[in-house]
Amino acid sequence: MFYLKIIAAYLFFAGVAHAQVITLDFEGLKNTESVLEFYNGGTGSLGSSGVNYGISFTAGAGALIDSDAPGGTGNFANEPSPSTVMTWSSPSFSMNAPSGFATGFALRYTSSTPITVTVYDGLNGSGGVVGTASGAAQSTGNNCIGDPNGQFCNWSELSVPLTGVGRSVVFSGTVGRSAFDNLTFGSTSTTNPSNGSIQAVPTLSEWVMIIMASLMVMFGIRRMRRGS
Ligand SMILES: [Ca+2]
Ligand SMILES: [Ca+2]
Ligand SMILES: [Ca+2]
Repeated sequence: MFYLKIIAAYLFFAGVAHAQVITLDFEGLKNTESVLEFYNGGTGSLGSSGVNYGISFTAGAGALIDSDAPGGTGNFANEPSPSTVMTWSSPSFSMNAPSGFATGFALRYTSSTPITVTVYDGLNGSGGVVGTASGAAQSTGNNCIGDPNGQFCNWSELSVPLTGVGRSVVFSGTVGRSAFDNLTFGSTSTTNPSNGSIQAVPTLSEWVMIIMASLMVMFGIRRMRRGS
């Protein structure tokens, strides 16, 4: 049954997973809570849990809430998604995404010392480098002011185009001198996750497959008509 094969092929191609753009905004974590398994179906160090994106953090990545918000002690302002950001309690830590992400990784940061973000194709900074970017110290740039308080008030985007599939990200810099927010997987620019949604964006190769599958269906219909 030729047309059944066509339908099966179409369903196969249509079922190919789309490249997802995921953004972590750290909202829902408590002040100074380690992120750990918050985005991995588990909890942070103080018991908070978030959406399960399959992304985990090694010890050293913690949440910080703006001192202008309830329960916060963070010395920052103008954070891209209020009022919680990520900071570090060790000079280097990893973030693991075993299912992988492609195209790019991006984040927004404020820092009084230079930072480096490197993406590897293995877990915990193993395997090969598929992308890296460095950010300059800029925490008080652009004549920024607090909201109403916070010395770390200037935020910039850091974009890491990827040459392969990334499975871990290693952050390097100086403890207490940087904050990060809106970590975005699968894109070279950050998105604001205020709606909490995952965007499914077909990649170029997926578009090719979708078009091919459609052509196969059209071809199958023509062949069926000729055969009848
Ligand atoms: Ca704020
Ligand atoms: Ca503030
Ligand atoms: Ca945030």
